[in-house]
Amino acid sequence: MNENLQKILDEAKTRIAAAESLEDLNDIRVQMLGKKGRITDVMKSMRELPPEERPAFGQMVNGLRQMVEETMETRKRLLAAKVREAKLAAETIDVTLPAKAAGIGHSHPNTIALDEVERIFVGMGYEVVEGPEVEKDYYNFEALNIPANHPAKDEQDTFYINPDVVLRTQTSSVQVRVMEKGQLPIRMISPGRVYRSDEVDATHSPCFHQIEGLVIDKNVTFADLKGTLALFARQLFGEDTRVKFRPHHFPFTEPSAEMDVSCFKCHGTGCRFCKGSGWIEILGCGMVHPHVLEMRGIDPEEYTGFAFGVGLERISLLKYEIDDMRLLYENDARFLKQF
Ligand code: 2NL
Repeated sequence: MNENLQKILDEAKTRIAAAESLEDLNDIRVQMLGKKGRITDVMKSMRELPPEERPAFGQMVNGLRQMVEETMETRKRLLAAKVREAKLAAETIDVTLPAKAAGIGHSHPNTIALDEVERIFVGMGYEVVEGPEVEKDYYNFEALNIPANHPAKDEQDTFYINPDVVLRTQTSSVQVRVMEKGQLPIRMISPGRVYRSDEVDATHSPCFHQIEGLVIDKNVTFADLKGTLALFARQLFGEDTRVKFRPHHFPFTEPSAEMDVSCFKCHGTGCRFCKGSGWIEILGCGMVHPHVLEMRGIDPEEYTGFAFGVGLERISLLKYEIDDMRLLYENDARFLKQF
């Protein structure tokens, strides 16, 4: 190989060794072997040689071209390997790193309170029964002895879907449906959402939850009602809780009463919590009105029953000393996590 070709080879080798990327290598390829490249130029200059020298010269240039190509190919493989290694290194996952803890939810105070109420009544042999929230006027009002002209039926208080269908205002509608099946005795509670056309404030919401209870059997008396609800209050608010019944009026019970529990904060001496009275109103109850039984084909001379209704939110607010009902509907995890 002549001096000039040796120089080109040395220069090519130096540049190829210094190439840091496939792009660098490609630039060198163009400058050496491309149409206007150095080696191509040398090949073209062959024309100036005497014809007898051309074959030997041609062989030398081809040898040079081959050596440059081989050197480039070797460098190319090395660079490609480096790129793969860098990619692998970048994609490596450290499987020993501790995992990010997933945020864990929390039971709503209503859920905790309802679970407890259900546990108490299921423990006394009651069945938990649910039913439709969109209900016939008949099951929500008429079958419960609430007459057409009763103020509760006013559009101011009740959401009407149409004149015969409402969003239930109490879960007694579920109990009417159970009575309708005619299987006696009945021992049930029916928890669920109820709707009233109320403005939202600290103690009202257009949608809240009620738990109603119903017992129908032979020889059920007001003493059974008192004993059952006293037991319920003691399990829910503590063994030393006392109860008191005040006469009241509901269209679906006769006699009717409201039940108060002794204040579980001050134990009856009077505090801010019970507004100084020592008592907290907790539920409405009574003996099922004979007319309500008759409408379901149950003979009030043979069977009697008691019923009660309690607001779930009222229990949550009292039990967890929450002073604004709206907190129960915001579902702010920082609030919920406290219970
Ligand atoms: C309240 C308390 C009450 C009932 C609900 C009831 C259900 C049937 C028959 C008779 Cl099927 N009564 N439920 C009884 C007394 C009170 O709820 O404050 N309601 C407005």
